Amino acid sequence: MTTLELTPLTGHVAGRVEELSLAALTDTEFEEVHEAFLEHSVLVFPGQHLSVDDHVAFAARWGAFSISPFVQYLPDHPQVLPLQNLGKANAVTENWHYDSSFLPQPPSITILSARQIPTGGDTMWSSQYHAYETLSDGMKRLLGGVRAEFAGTRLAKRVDKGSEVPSSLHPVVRTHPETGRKALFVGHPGDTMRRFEDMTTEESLPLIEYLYEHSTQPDRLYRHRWTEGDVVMWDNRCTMHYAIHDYGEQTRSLHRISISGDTPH
Ligand SMILES: O=C(O)CCC(=O)C(=O)O
Ligand SMILES: [Fe+2]
Repeated sequence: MTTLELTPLTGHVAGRVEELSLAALTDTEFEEVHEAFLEHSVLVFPGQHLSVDDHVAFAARWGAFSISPFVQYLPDHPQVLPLQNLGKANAVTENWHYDSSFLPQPPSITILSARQIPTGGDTMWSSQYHAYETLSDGMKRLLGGVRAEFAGTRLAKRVDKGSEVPSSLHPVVRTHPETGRKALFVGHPGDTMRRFEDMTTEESLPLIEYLYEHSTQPDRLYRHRWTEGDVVMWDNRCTMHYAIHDYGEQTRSLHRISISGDTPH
């Protein structure tokens, strides 16, 4: 039986864990957090104020670090990515996305630690389990076995890699390797998720647009209002997220660590 102080935050996704120090986590507590994480897909740990080393140590419990060649990590902590306010026009995360879905093996988990929070700057998550489960039987049948091309278009634009846009083919319905549940795997129509395999863009886009829209309905979302010291971790195998840029030039600073994942199937 779990002793974790966990409060579900919506009916489908996210839970808040209180009275637990991630910097001093025991193995038993880790097992309970792991179980809760698989159940809720997003966990919020308020009031942690983790040091960079404690953030790294907590993240290391979940697997190997996922390092992206497209971004710049802290010089003394090469697995910690500082997220800063780059201005609304440069924000690549203000859209619904799975992190690095263009990679053959996208990260499994991302863990953010909030350092300085503006007025605003909330982040939202969607339950892609719920998105899949609420499709009709006919649509589930239609999507079974279908793969789509996921591309790093937004990121490539920002780092000016010219026409070299990395991309991968992934199943549109993926099975979570730990829970065995099916999740809808989609991306922003036309750039993150370009087209279905062996189909044209024109043929693909209407359905991609429907699935993206369907995935992000308010009844399967959690919206987090940040407080400094919060740690939030999400499962990048069954959720999308969206960072809202409504805070102008104010400082917004979070540290982020990602964990490597398997090939989606
Ligand atoms: O800034 C945030 O709240 C999240 C940004 C994001 O999409 C990410 O870190 O993967
Ligand atoms: Fe992201």
